[in-house]
Amino acid sequence: MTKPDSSLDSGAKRFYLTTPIYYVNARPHLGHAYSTIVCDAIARRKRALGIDTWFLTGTDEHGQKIERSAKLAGKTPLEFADVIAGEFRSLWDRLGIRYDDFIRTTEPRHVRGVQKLFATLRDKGYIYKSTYTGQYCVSDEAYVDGPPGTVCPTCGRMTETVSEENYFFKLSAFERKLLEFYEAHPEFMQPESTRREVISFVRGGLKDLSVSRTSFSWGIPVPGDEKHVVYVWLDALANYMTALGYGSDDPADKARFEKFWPADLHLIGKEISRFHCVYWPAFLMAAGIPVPRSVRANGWLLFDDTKMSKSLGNIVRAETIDEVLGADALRYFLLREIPFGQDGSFTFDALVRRYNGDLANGYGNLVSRVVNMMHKYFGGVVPEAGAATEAEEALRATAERTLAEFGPAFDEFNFSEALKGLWALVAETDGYLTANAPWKKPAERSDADHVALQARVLATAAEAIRIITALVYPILPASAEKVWRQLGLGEIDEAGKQAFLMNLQWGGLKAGTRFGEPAPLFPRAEKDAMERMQNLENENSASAVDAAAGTKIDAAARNKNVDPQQAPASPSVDPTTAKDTATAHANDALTPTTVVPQDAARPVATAQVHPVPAEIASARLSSTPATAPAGAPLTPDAATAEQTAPPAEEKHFITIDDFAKVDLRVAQILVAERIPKADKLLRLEVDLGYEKRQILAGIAQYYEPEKLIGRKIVIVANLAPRKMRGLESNGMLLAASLPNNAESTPVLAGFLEDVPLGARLK
Ligand code: ME8
Repeated sequence: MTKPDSSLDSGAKRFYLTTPIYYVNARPHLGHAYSTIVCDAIARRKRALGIDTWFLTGTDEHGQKIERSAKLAGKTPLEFADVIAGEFRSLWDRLGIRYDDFIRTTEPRHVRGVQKLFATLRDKGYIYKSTYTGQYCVSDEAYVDGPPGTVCPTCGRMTETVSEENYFFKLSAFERKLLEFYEAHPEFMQPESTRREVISFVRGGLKDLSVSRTSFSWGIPVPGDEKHVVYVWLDALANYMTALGYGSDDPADKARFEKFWPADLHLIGKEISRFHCVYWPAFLMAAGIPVPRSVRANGWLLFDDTKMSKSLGNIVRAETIDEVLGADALRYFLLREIPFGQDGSFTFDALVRRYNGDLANGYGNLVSRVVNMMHKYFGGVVPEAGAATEAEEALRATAERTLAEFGPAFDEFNFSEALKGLWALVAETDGYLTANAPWKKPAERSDADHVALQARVLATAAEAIRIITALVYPILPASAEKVWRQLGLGEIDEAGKQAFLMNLQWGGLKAGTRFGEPAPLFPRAEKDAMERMQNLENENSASAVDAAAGTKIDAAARNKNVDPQQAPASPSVDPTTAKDTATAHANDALTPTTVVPQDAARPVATAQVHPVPAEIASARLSSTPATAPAGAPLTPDAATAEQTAPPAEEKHFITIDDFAKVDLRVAQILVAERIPKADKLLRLEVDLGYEKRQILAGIAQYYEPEKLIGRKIVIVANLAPRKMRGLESNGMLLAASLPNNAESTPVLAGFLEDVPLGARLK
């Protein structure tokens, strides 16, 4: 018998768990799905163990980042948030996420609660007014130590200098208290790496924290001083209480809060542990409110060795996987493939291999064999198994061991191990079936003996499937539901409500149970499945539909001077740039005033061969091969062509209008870094003044990344986005191309005079 046990068990008959509330500046991707799926699986298991469970998720809608994203999309922040919050909800529906509440930080219940928390902290003397001058990372909505020009240590973006009169929280007063608390509650934060990091951060000394902002207005007004808005992390963290009813006078809200607070589990990504393990308990201690019981950080989902993230453009959408393989395939893959707490790479190849190996050929095939034979040999009615032989005893022993081990492993967040053990039972059941071959009657076996064997084997295998299905239900809810019906057991959700996991033990499938109709579970993924998923992703990034606006963000949409309706088709910009553009310093003076048709957006210097201008002799300006396949030699065609004078017949000229189609701009390099396993590529983040964007350039062999930071360069700004190594490149650098044996050495174009960012070259 399984029992509610180990670290996920609060000891009480109720369990409250939360996901982070996600920013609404960009659409959800697999990274968000990962944390939410883990929570959903935990919540489903808790409920099926008879524990009164409350599962909260939601969206984080205030702050400078959202305000800027909305502005760029030409929407109010709330209109913008409405669309993305809707996208999160509909994705969660598709993925079978069964949350009890979805909080939006723009809801009145939240605003009221945050104001109450702020007032409480102020009344208790933990909040005071002072002036903050320092660096701020808009993307992470975090204060960063260092002088102007400091790059955010979390995301690598350039910080902005902020100088404001703000309210401060006396975080410094909690240094010792927090360390004592961590010491007394080792279970409070996990994994160990997170715990060590947080403790060393606190030991390094805590400074008071600015908890209000005045330079923008998209936030919750500070009660009694409305020109301030509450710092977005104080606002966001409070959701875990406001959603339960903190701040409300309604008796039902009060009762819910009383019942479920403190939270048993905040599940988060590891990059936000400081906010959850330092600021959040300090706020709560100051307000005299119990702190949560545990914070668990999942590792990062990587794509091509880099954290999957909207701003890096290397995301995969969960919808794509749902469409081709089904949501359960994704749920299973994420929990089985990645040891929880560690980073894990996502590849379509690994996904399809797991799907075919474990689901289609494994569990799915086993169910289909048994259900079909039960119909064929027993008219779909479970027969009496009769006396067990050694073979049945052995399978039963494995099932009982699995029953004993699955729960503790799962409850310790060892989902991968739990599933591995469960799949050993799948394999053993399959082997048992094959060894006893109920479909084959040897000549020497009497008819009666054969029917007895068929009855014993099929009833036993069906019982094993029942156990497997019950245990896997939190991870594969849609498939488990189908199997439960095929086993003639009715609705698994109903069984869940009856706490069927609490008393799960061998022998529950009764003779006489009438099986449901066989139904396909996991059709084998054929060769084209991967291609289909990749195409869906490519189409999605090429369509460049801005999730929030539901319209194309293009040069026209970004340009207030041009009516997008009247503009010719414009170069598409992937929504992945939304986060970058959101962080840009808005600089209207530098907003582009020309709209460039999409068909003009192609590489310049590499596309045609022009006469070499006399003044640069054999060196000429070429675009660095940002659009070349990763690892390919530096624009070989152009490089070779450039070394010889073009034949007369190739000397065709372009018109001034042709040239005007190319949007050349001054940009500054903010971030430059090598890309693992791509010797030739650098990933750059450049600032165009009116937006920031990512460009991949094949200059890694010629430039040290550190030396590029701060350098002003020229880019082709209207080149169609391209993906390389899973990362998106949004433009090309211009460089003189110097012949160098078989290759060419790039020398980046620049200026002697100081030129403003975003200035156009024409
Ligand atoms: O940080 N791998 O919101 P957010 C694993 N609003 N998990 C990932 C991931 C990846 N590549 N990418 C995202 C915020 N996540 C704040 C939170 S809470 C009071 C406020 C998951 O939209 C992971 O859980 O940036 C991470 O912490 C969260 O999404 C960040 O979502």
